[in-house]
This record gives sequence, structure tokens and C-alpha cells, in this order.
Amino acid sequence: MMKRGFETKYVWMNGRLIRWSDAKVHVLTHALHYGTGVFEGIRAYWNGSQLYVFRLKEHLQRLLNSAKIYGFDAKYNLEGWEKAVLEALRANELKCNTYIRPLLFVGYGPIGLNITGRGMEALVLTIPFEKYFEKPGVDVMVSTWRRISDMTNPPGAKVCGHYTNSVLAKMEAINNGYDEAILLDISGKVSEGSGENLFIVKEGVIYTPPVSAGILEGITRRTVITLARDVGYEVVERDISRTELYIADEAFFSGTAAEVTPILSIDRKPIGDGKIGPVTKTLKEKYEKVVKGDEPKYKEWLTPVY
Ligand code: PY5
Repeated sequence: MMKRGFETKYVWMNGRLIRWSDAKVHVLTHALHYGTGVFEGIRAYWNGSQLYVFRLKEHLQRLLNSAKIYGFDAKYNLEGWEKAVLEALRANELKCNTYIRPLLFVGYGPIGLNITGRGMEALVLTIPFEKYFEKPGVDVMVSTWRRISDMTNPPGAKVCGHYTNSVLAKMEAINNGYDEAILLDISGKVSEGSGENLFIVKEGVIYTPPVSAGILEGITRRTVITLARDVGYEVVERDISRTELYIADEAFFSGTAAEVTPILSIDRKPIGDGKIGPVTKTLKEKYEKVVKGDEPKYKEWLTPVY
């Protein structure tokens, strides 16, 4: 097999390390048909001498919460999943920035929807990974698609099937020449990006939509709120209307993959002067230091791999 950039030697699967090319499932896997899986996206950062996993416990707790919402058996407890992630990283001897993808899904079996007593499959992929967005700042559109709602698919659960909503919005944006989408929630309030939380800055105050606006409660979002308050900014979680986006001084996305990504324009209207703003710059730089272990104050967020 030709080795491409994202391939590693092993995948952790149901308690064992499996060779990358042997990590396969049957086509009658339930999750392939119905999206019945939950997952996480976690990053580990290499600082030249140590690999640090960022907020591992918080991510795995969210995985367990997502499973609980759907009534999936999580197979392993928090410590079990934590062990799995570290085992996968160590087996692959990764000494580079890495994306970690734990996935728990309904496996092979009958084609019906009743999954009572069905076996779950658990895996952890570890993938060398740098930037999610190729550009240092992104141009985005407000999607014509609405974010899923708690009335249909609970957005607070990170469920595989929910991401068809994100793919619709993302591809509409890409096909129209934008880098990313912002989705409104079912009642028209600003929700989040296709795979990122959203912040705006107005007159020195930072605003972000509340958990009730159909967002996935991001761990990077929580991190940014903490860092911003520690730096001395006021952060307000409240509903944001679409028009507030256009007249914001600054806007940025937060997410494990996206990290802190400046938004330069929304619907072709420049945000502020269309360049990365001072608050965004401060938080982006702070975040990048924290994840690499350069800020002793936030060391408890880091799990060393080696
Ligand atoms: N909102 C959605 C819909 C997400 O998928 C994500 C994470 C976030 C917000 C941000 O959450 P966190 O800060 O906890 O990462 N998205 C995945 C990620 O790894 C990528 C999905 C393609 O960033």
C-alpha cells in the first residue's frame, strides 16, 4: 500500500492494536447505513521534546455523554478510553502534531433500527495533522441550511449522522467560493460553523452563542472563554442575530481542528477592516502557546504521551 500523509502503522480497535490496512468493517455495519455512532476530535501537539494531548479527559467525557444521549453502550469508561488513546499514540511513535479520532459505533448485524443489545465497535485513529484551514483567515457565508435542533437531532451530542447537516452547509459554502459556513439555528439566531464554534467582538466585548442555540459545546470554546477572561476581556454568552455578524469589529471560529481561526468576511462583507483583529490575535497566540505547554498555568489541560 502506498503510504499517504495521514496513514500510521496501527489503529486501536476494540482493545487491540490492528495494522492500518486491516482496520476494516463489514458493509452491513449499522453506522454506515444510519449514522449510529459517536465520535471525538482531539489534538496532540509536539513541542520538540514531548507530545501533549489537549484536554483529553474533557473530550472523552463528551464522548461518553454523546453515547448516553443515544443510549449507546460506551464499552469502556473514561479511564479505558484514555488508555486506548495513549496506547494508539505510543504504538505509532508519533512525534508530530496529531489529530486523534475516537469512534464508537453500532456494528455488524440486522438491518433494522432497533439496536437493543447490539454490539458496539470502538476505535481510535491517530493521524498526523497540521492546519484545518489552508489560509490564516477565512471568508464565510451564512448558510441557507439551518443547524440541527434539539427537537430533531440533539446538537450537543457529537453523532456521526449529525454531520450530514455540516456537510450540506460546508459544501454549499465551498461550491459558492467561500471557505466555511455559519449556520443559523432553527429560530434564525446565529449558531456555529460546520465544525467550529463562533465568537464575535464588539467594542472590546466578546460574544458567543449560548448552548441553547443549537451548538456543539466546544472544548476549544470553553478554553477560549477561560483564556479571554484570564487576559481580562469580558465574555458574554448570549443570542446573536445575523445582522450583528456584519457589523462586528472582529469574528473568529474555535475548534479542535480549526483552533482559533480569524474570520475576515461574512457574505462578502469585510469584518472590521477585513484583517485579523487585535482581540483575535491575542487569543490565537495565547491558545497556540497553551496547547504546546508554554504556559505553566494551564498545564493541567495537557496529558504527556511519553
Ligand atoms: N461545533 C461542531 C459542529 C463541531 O463539529 C466541533 C468540532 C466544534 C463545534 C468545536 O468543538 P471542539 O472545540 O470541542 O473541538 N469539530 C471537529 C473538530 O475536531 C471536526 C469535525 C469535522 O474540530
